[in-house]
Amino acid sequence: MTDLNALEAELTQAIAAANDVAALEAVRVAALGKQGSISGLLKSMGAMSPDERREKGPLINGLRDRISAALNAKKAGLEAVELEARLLAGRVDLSLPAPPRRKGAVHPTMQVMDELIAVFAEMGFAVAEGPDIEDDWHNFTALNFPPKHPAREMHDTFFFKPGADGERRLLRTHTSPVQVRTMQSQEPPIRIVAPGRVFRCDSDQTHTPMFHQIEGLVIDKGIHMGHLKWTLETFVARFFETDAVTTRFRPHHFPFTEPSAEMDVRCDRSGGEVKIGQGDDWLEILGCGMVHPNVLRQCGIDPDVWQGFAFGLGVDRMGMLKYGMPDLRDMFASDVRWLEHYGFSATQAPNPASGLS
Ligand code: 2U9
Repeated sequence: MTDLNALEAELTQAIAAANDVAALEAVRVAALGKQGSISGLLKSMGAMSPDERREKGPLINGLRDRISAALNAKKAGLEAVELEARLLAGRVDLSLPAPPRRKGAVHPTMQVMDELIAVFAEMGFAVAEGPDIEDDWHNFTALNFPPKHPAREMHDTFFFKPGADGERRLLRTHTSPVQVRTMQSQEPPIRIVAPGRVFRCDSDQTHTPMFHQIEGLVIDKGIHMGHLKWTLETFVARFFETDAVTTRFRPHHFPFTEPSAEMDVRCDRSGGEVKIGQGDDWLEILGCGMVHPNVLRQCGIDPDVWQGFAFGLGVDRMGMLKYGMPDLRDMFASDVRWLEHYGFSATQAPNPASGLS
């Protein structure tokens, strides 16, 4: 029979020597695990005679109880020490200065929007706004879109389920309904820009389902393409802050303008970035045209008395060109690191007198 006193002394010493919870667990397994020394003694009691069991049983059980208690006490002590060490390691000195935080900044789209508005405001344009959710009439019909025009179709337009009135509302696909509403509610002459969000079911490197446009509308007597050309050339020169702007107008088609055109500016792309006002390349900037007589009539304006021109451009795309951002999707990914890199100061509002950016 094992010397119980010697075994107790050996285990007590091993418990005292254990420096961490893992070492203590090894002692517990060696004593009380399936193959442990005390477990072996407990098992041996089955083979003892009743007299021997009466004599040795209390000694073996006593040894088991004392070693179990010693293990538990040591474990509680070691856990307390480990917790204290963890708390000490994670201690925060509240008297230290706070670490630098990521700074917010004005999003480039909003910066460019403000720059565009500043340029047009200086040229006498007022800002008009309207709802994001529109009806078919303001978004399409009033703008001379034929009933089966492809731009009305599901793959371009986000339609809502028809309402109780059977009317199918939609997310506006351009800001043109703002000009329609302005013509319905105001007497000419009119000179407005309509900046805002628009929505189209499209997504790749140069298209996102939501993007920003600014459109302009001038209605007055005797308005012709010469007024349109001067206004847009002056706008481009001021926006890109250079006098060396050369433009060209290519014929185009929009349902709401006749004649219609796209305006390109001369640029240089040789160095990877686009430089406006130099080089031999052309860059498409905007669409424009004389307001179609059908649109004027739909909005309650007599085309025999009043004429007008209109234009539209993508604000995010204009930001990409001016500030060299390569992918439109990054602009709406909500990554603060991107915003820190491309963002603008909130305290320096664009101003045509002291500079736009
Ligand atoms: C009314 C009458 C006419 C607005 C116009 C464009 C040409 C145009 C596109 C440019 C890039 C939209 O962001 S884009 O995809 N727009 O080319 N927009 S004329 O014409 C109007 C608007 C309202 C009542």
